[in-house]
Amino acid sequence: MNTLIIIDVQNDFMPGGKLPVPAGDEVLPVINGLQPKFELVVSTQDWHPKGHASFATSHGASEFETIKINGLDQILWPEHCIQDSEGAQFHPELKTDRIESIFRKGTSPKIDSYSGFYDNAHLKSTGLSGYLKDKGASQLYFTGLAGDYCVYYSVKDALAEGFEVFLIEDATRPIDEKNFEKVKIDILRRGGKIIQSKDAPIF
Ligand code: VGL
Ligand code: ZN
Repeated sequence: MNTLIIIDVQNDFMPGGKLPVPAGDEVLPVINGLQPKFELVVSTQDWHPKGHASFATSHGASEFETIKINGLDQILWPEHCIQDSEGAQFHPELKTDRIESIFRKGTSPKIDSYSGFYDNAHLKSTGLSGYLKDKGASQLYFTGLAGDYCVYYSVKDALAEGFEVFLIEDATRPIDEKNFEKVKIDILRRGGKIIQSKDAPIF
């Protein structure tokens, strides 16, 4: 079954938000237009507790600096997507009536979670993989923010879990364009496909 996965289309990742993705709001009409074409639509939501380990403020360090936490590289982000805050809500223009389930991530205080499937150390599952398999989802079409972080890590995990994976390029935007170029090469190398929304099948 063809499934649309919407990653982190939240206020804090939009222009004017706490961790803005350039032109992040341009994905909204594209994702809204895609939703009716899919049998199953699911979403993730970045959902951090206050004082989360991924925040620069939690370490008295500079934003976008990389440090080691428990042996793992961690980019220190501005405080973003704090549970129940306005910034953590989906963008008001995102259509949500067809979203069957929302998988929250980044909830453990001490570890970040870019992927919608697992935290960055692959210690804890969100349950998304089992849910999709139980639903009979086999082709996953990824959209949302940010293309070079949460979308990319979700795509990598989906491929490792054995799903057929498509990245809908015009339905995502990266934090860093140069990084995204590398990410796309890696996705193709791992067996993912990159398509445009106009080429998404109608089911
Ligand atoms: C994300 C950085 C930190 C994302 C989430 O949704 O891509 N990036 N938290
Ligand atoms: Zn986050």
